[in-house]
Amino acid sequence: MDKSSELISSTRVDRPLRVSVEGNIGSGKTTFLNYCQHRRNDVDVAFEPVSQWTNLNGTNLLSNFYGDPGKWAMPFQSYVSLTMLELWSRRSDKEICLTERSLLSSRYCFLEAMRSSGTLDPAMYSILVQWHAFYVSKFDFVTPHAIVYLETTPTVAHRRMLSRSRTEESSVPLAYLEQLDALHGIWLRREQTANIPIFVIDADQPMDTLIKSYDECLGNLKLLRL
Ligand code: TTP
Ligand code: MG
Repeated sequence: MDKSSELISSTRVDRPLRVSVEGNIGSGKTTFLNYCQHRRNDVDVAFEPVSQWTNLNGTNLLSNFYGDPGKWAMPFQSYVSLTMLELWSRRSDKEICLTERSLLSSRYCFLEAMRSSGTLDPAMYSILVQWHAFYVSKFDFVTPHAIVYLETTPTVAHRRMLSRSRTEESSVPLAYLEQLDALHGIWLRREQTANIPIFVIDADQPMDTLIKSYDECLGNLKLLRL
């Protein structure tokens, strides 16, 4: 995945540079974005709208999904897409927009996991996939110019996920994070083939050394803007 550095010189984009911050559940996307927000005032940072997913007029879709996936996967994923579209379509006068996750990882990691486990019935999967294909073909803002990937071993991500105690996730098994890890790998190889620069951060590292990687990554993103 270090093809990204060669691509820096060939990637020139209009303002703003749209960057998706990706990684498994619990990999540290929010932590990275918090750091960027405090460290740099030339970046626009947007966090994933989990609070909307856990409170849609009093309904906790995330909790319902984990509790009864067969019933709730479709409405939950549909709402994830809507809120992500809102997030990715925001306007900004900053040079770089960093966003936690994208419609692409939702589609190629989560929907695929739900399809292969049978959680999403083939017809429901097909509807969501067709919606995705439609808005990707219509809206440029859905496709990131670059991806930051916080790579973690699933056991580390799982430990972090459990330790932050998001109650909805208390029974999510390690096997699910292993499956998502593999799907992220497949999806990112696809994006790499499409020449999207991918900056990989070893997010297993402890915080004190991780910060150096964060700064290097921010420096590389800045180069894409030159
Ligand atoms: P993540 O999008 O991985 O966000 P996070 O805040 O857990 O990650 P980090 O610790 O790196 O900041 O997942 C949020 C929750 O939403 C998680 O339980 C997985 C779930 N989810 C889906 O089920 N489907 C989706 O399409 C997405 C994007 C998330
Ligand atoms: Mg997060």
